[in-house]
Amino acid sequence: MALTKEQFITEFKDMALRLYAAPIEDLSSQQLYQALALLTRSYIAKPWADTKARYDEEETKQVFYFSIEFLPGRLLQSNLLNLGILDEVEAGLKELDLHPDKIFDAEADPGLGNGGLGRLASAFMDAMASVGMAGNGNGIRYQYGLFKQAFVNGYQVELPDDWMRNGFPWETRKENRAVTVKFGGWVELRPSRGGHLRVIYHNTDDVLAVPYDVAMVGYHNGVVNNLRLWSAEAPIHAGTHFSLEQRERINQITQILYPDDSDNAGKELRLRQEYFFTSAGIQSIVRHYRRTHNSMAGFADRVAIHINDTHPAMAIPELMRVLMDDEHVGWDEAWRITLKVMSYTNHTLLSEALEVWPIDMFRGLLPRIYQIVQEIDRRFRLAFVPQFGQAMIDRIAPLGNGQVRMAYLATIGSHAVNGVAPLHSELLKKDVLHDLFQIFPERFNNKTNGITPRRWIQIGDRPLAHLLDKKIGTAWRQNPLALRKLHDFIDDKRFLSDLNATKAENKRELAKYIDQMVHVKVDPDAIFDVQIKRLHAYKRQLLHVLGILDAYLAIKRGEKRPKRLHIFGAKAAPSYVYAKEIIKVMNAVANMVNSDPEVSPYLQVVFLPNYGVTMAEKIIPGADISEQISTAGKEASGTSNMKLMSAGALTLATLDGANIEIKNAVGDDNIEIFGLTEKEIAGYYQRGDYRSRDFYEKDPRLHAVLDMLVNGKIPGIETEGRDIYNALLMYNDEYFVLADFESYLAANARVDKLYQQPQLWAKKVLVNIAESGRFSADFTVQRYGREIWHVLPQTPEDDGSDTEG
Ligand code: BZD
Repeated sequence: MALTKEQFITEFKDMALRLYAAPIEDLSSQQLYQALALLTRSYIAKPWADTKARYDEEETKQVFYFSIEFLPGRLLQSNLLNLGILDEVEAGLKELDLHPDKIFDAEADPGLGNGGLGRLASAFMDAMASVGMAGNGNGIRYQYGLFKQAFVNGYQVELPDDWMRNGFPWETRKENRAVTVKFGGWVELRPSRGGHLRVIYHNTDDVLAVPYDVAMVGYHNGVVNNLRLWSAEAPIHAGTHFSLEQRERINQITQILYPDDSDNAGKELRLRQEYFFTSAGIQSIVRHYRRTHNSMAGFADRVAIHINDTHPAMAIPELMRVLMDDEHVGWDEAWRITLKVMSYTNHTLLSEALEVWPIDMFRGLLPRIYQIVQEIDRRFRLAFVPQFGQAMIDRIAPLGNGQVRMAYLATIGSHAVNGVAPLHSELLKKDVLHDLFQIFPERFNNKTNGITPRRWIQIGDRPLAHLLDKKIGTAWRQNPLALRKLHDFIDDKRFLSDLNATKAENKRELAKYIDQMVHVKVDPDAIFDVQIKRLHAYKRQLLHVLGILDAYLAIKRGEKRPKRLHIFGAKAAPSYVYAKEIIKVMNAVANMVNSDPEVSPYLQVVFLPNYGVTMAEKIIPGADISEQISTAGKEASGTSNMKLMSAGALTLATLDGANIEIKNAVGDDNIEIFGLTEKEIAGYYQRGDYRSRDFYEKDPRLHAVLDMLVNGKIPGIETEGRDIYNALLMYNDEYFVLADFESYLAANARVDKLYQQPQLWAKKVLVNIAESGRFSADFTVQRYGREIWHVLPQTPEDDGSDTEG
């Protein structure tokens, strides 16, 4: 859109006055933020309405991305960027003697997700709008987001995240689009005169689902898509009264986000949440479709529904329910439509994370949906037992072992199933969904994850963005593949030193931020070594810590090393005891290292509390090293690996998830790979001959480091050191930390050496930035759009990086 600085100034002052009846000089940063957000929203309103009208008029096929989590990050700056008015607005604010960053920092970060899965959903929303795809989000408007993390005496404590305290200016309540979601009770099936069954519900608990819509603004293209978040309220029928207690129970449904990213707790409230937003979404899609069509026959040509992990997998029986019970479509036709509409992404191979529900709980809460799942199960068995045998079908039918098995249901009810990086997609076929792959091989495909360079470079890394503009022009802002132009300058010494200077500037900024956050003065000349992600044993923050302890001991012995600053950000699920013990040890090690005057000139460690999207934007630009050190075969893809690469950090990685694609993109010389491969680890499992103790006994450095966990040398740790020591030695180190220790240290030594050669280092930085464009989520959603959702034409020139098979 077009907006001059002068126009902006007038409109902004006007908005502030209308809102607060005061001149801008008298307003707090929060008030200035509210005024600016509302003004920005007023710019979005028209293209938002126009986009919707155009989709309806042109009968565009629309994608609905169902996800129980979204992590959009702050929206003010990104909306201004995508509208094309960020520079004008910032210039205007400065002319008014205001500080844009202070205003941007007043925005709360909606933490409506745990980590990668939720962030991916939001990256896809931004990407779909930016490539002009009709893509809608469907999720939950949690009153409280992911807990705020604080450290007390080095222990994680969790505080509520009241993110809407000052309101959420980006949402629009659409009370006229509310739908009713039914729980519990029992159903009566009564044959009716028309020949179809009438389904009569008795004694249900009804909940009103009220949508709140959030605009998803496309980049410089006038497109504005919709993210619809549902909130639970007590219904308002005449004659029914709800006690306070009943209202409480209803409100609970959308009150909190479950803070676990790696375990299926099997709690009824979670099942309620899943059905609540799924049913509301399906009902509202069908209702909208039926306003302009008098049958459901063409539904699948206009609608694609994507199931982001299994949490919304009830979309399958729910669409069947609506088609049959409300629209009177027969089973076979309803199933044909459902299969064509639904697609499913799996995000994990960890067995403890795969969702299953006890049949009793499921049937009690969702009696009609359970009947439909039973029928899906019955027909699946009937169709495939003859060819594949009872034993195999028993293993993978939707119902078995007294449970509803959501990944199997999702696979059986979708026309496409994908993993999120090639290795992950292969392992899905080999292990978790192996039997279903035998039956439906054509459904399985890979779609490697992506990120949005708009947020991570254009907004998060302004110094780099400007340097790129100067050197290769601004085309990369539209098409990140244009970053490849950087290769032309691999021998341009001036540019290489500019790259280093830009990183140095970012590191000084990050050093200031660290000081503000944790009051540690860090040396901006150190190597900034970053590991930011959820805390999980398989992600192996512990391996990183053992590496730090080894460096500590070496420095104590008098060894000189290039200075390293280790930066961690990581939340642990509140119930994940082992992860919390690791956090305590990390904090204790940080204290020990930072307060030792012999050591701290060479080594510092900071663990920034409350890691999230906004903090990531502050950390990533200052990173030299990106630690991606999961046990091979465990990390489905990872996406912080892509973000850090795009900021020019060198990846220190195992051959896991999308690290493998990064290696293929930059070449072996521009990444540091170490550790066991997935095949080698599978070999250990098969033979059953991994003995962690052997590594401890053979390697004196490892021996010394592990002993520190139990010999009282790390001040402040109690039983945590012993528990971790036992997990590694008595319980045989489930995640192969000890097996990879030696090669991890060797890779770190190579990094130290490389860093001593600034020009050589800068070349690697250059190649990483140059090759990061392929990981733009714009390309990822286009591959989904062509190959799964069929909302874009198939094009032969697809780069083939997500080939099927
Ligand atoms: O999904 C993550 C994977 O671990 C990453 O490897 C991958 O890059 C991203 C995106 O595909 N999985 C999650 O983030 N999972 C969750 O957050 C989650 C949340 C609730 C319940 C179960 C898992």
